[in-house]
Amino acid sequence: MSSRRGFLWNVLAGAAGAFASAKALTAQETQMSRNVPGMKRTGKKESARHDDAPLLVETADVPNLPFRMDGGVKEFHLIAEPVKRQIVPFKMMEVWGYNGSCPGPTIQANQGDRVRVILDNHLPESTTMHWHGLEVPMEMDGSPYISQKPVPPGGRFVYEFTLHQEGTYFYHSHGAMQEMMGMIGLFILHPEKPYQPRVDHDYGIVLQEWAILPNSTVPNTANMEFNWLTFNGISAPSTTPLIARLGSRVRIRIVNLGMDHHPMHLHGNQFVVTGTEAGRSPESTWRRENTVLVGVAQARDIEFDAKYLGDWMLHCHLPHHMMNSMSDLLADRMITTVATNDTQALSQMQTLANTIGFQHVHHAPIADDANSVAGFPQDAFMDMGMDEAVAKPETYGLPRNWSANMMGMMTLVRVLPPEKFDEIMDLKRRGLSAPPNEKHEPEHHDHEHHD
Ligand SMILES: [Cu+2]
Repeated sequence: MSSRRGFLWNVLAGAAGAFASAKALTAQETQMSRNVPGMKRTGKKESARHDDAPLLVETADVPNLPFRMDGGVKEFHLIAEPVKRQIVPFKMMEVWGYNGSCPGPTIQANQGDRVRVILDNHLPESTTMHWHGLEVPMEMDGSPYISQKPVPPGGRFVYEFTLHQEGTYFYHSHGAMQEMMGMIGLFILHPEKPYQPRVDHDYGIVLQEWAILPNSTVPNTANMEFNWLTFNGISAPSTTPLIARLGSRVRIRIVNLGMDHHPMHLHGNQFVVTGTEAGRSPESTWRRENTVLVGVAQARDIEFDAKYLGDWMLHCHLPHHMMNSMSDLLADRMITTVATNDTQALSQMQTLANTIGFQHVHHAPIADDANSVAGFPQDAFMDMGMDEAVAKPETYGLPRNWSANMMGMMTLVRVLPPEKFDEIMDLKRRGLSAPPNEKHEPEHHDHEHHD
């Protein structure tokens, strides 16, 4: 973040604080007052079910967009600009987004709000903003040349409209290549009357896909073969797990802006689909599923009661979307030339792990005569545990080497006993990945031999 923009955001945050009376505090301001006692936020001990204030959506690994009040108008400020995104410990990508984030920060507002979004273009080419699914006046639609002139580099356009809908929406540049370069963000409209039943956790996930060659950092937006698949601009195992207290109700809002449709599957739990890109669906239409297809340009809200303790995988079920590009780890070597001899593969992976600086645990065992079987290897040698490199409060307490098979569009929904949930919330507040007495040195030479 440039110092100039940092200054701007401090001004905006300060302005919002100065303009907001305690009575008028709403979702975003609550977000900006995270450390103020008495403010409601996701994960507090008390259930949100009997409270009419909207529960903030948490977009893992992506910030919320602050706003200021200008009279009766909620004013947001988006800056379209290049962004660097570390998607896993061994891969950085140079993409485009908003306000230093890709996807852009999540906008949250209330049904009935009048909003203004100031768009500044810090890209080297023109852009516009489209409000996907929002019923806005034609001149606010962001269609280049149709509803407005493209916003030139260094230019500004001010969008303003009233929100009469509710649900999960998103904003995106209306240039096809810019969309594939990352220019999207969530736009959450909280309903006038809270949805029933109330949820205790509300999470947002943006699905994106990228074609990035090894040793390159810039996506090829014309390529249709994608080797990097992300939730909120991050690939597993770096995706931040979604934590839920046992007995709570969870909503997850998933939107897709890419070239593929993604069947999103949750382990160990059934859910109901409660909303689409057009808002809340009538309860009579909810049906039980464990996999929901989120098509391009669609939104799906799913809800379930977190009644089963466990660390449940949530992932796109397209097999190639459950992988990371190993060729990045192998640098200039192609994946097809990876050693198929156990000792060679181990030594090669150990070298890679040392180069990148994460813990490597011996891969899953293979048969003595593995190389005599046609088709070998498939998943062998693919697991690369890197627990230490991706540790954060939400990963605390996961089994050792949990990260080895977490790849691509994947995260965990961790349904935790209350005391464990509270412990992780406390770690988050303190900015620690584990209690100080639980810290241990990375085990760089940690091999479990299976002979
Ligand atoms: Cu997928």
